[in-house]
Order: sequence, then structure tokens, then C-alpha cells
Amino acid sequence: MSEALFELMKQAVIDGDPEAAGELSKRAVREGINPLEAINRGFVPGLHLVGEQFDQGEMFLPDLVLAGEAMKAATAVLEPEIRKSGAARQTLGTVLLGTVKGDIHEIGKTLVGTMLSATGFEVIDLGVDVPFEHFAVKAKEVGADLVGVSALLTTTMAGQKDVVEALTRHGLRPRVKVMVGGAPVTESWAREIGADGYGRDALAAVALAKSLLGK
Ligand code: B1M
Repeated sequence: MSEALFELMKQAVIDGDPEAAGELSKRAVREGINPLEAINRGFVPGLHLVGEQFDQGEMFLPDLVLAGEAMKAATAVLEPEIRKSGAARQTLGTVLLGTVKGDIHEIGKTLVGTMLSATGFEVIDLGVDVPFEHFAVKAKEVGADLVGVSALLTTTMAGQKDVVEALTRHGLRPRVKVMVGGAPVTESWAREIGADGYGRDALAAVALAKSLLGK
């Protein structure tokens, strides 16, 4: 039953159809399907397929844009449901989150933020294309415990290192922890740039944030 719905969700992203993606998300909510599962098993496989076809020159930038719009229409319905389901209400810590300079991919970063806030972290999302220094200035201003830096492009990953360095220059390390993530990012990259950890996906990011802050 859910499998058929997940297949329609995947297709809505491939078709770049925000209206269908939104409607299917509402249907998932009505049918009591776990919203994170709808994202991960329904919509994300569609994005992966679009990404692969774009890579192979079988789909083009407008397809990527529309697939992104469809995904955003889905998360606009599903992320508030994830937040509602958050059981923990005490603050586990303050997380500053953003996508690094030069990179405008926001879907994965926003999902990580939603999961963190549903778990009980206070999340301040700086958005996308965030200058390195801004992470440090803001971290100081809000008293962040953890800075999360997302990068989706091999060309912008290097910016995660710049953020670690900016935090060091501002005297915030090692007190303020750094978590990195995004499709091209790996555990060894995190180690190489002096970050405290790498989150493979939104669930792993929550587990990592908890362990880094000793929760
Ligand atoms: Co872009 N894009 N894109 N794109 N795009 C990729 C990333 C790409 C892999 C597609 C491909 O070629 N196969 C490729 C990168 C290649 C590379 O660098 N090796 C690519 C490219 C090339 C580009 C452009 C350069 C295209 C162009 O202009 N010629 C351009 C760059 C723009 C820029 O940033 N400067 C571009 C633009 C775009 C759109 C704007 C059209 C759109 C984004 C829309 C938006 O975000 N509002 C877009 C999209 C949609 C994609 C794909 C198809 C999907 C990304 C996504 O949302 N995934 C992507 C292909 C792919 O990833 N398979 C692709 C779903 C999301 C839930 O997963 O973001 O991986 P993800 O996040 C996961 C984990 O990575 C992790 O948890 C999340 C949830 O599980 N995670 C973290 C993420 N951040 C984390 C942070 C953490 C911890 C975990 O801690 C802080």
C-alpha cells in the first residue's frame, strides 16, 4: 500500500510536479505514514534518479530545478509533521546550520534542521550560500554549541574547511563542535578538515549531534 504511494512520490519528483508532490504528501499524512519515511523512501529516490540522469546528460538544468521544486512542495507539507512528532521538549543545545558559500542546495540541510529541532535542539538556520565568516560571527552571537555545515558540490566542500578555520580564528574551537554533511562529504573528509564529525543522513546527523554534545 505504502509502496504504491512511494512510487507515485518518486514519479512526482521525476516529473517535476510540485502540485502532485504536495497532494501525495497530504495523502501520506492522512494515511498516517511516517513523514520521514515518505521523504526518504518516496521522494528522495526520485531526486537520486534525476541527479543520475542529469549527470549522464539525459536530463537538464530545468529538470533539476523542477525536481527541486517538487521536493520542496513535499517537504513543506511533511516537515511540519516531523516537527509535531518531536517528543523531546527540553533544549538539547543550540545548533547553527547552513549551506556553505557558493552552494544553494537547501533540501537536505533543511531536513537535517527539522530532525534536529524535532529531537529537541534549538536550530538557527542561516540558509544557503552562507559566507564562512558569517558562521563564526553568528555562532558567537547566539552562543551555538554546534555548527552544522552542509555542502552538495565537490567544488564547495572546501568551504567546510574554511568554516572550521573561521571558527578557530574567532577562538570558538574546540568548545563549539562542527558537524559536516552533504552528498559528496565523507568521514575521512571530516577528519581531514578538523571537523568533529560527519552525518551521512538526517538521522545520523541527529545521533552525531547528541553524541558530540554528550546527550
Ligand atoms: Co544540484 N547537483 N546543482 N541542484 N542537485 C547535485 C548535488 C548533483 C550531484 C547532480 C548530479 O550531477 N548528479 C551535482 C553535483 C556534482 C558534484 O559536485 N559532484 C549538482 C550540480 C552539478 C548542480 C549545479 C552546478 C548545476 C548547474 O548549474 N549546472 C547547480 C549548482 C548550484 C549551486 O549550488 N551553486 C545545481 C543546482 C541545483 C538546483 C538549484 C536546481 C536544485 C537544488 C534545489 C534546492 O535545494 N532548493 C538541485 C538539486 C535538486 C540536486 C539533486 C538532484 C538533489 C539534491 C537533494 O536535494 N537531495 C542532486 C543530486 C543528488 O543529490 N543525488 C544535485 C535530497 C536531499 C534530501 O539529500 O541534499 O544529499 P541531500 O541531504 C542528505 C544528506 O546528504 C545529509 O542529510 C540529508 C538528508 O538525508 N546532509 C547532511 C546534507 N547536509 C547535511 C549536513 C549535515 C549532516 C548531514 O550536518 C551539518
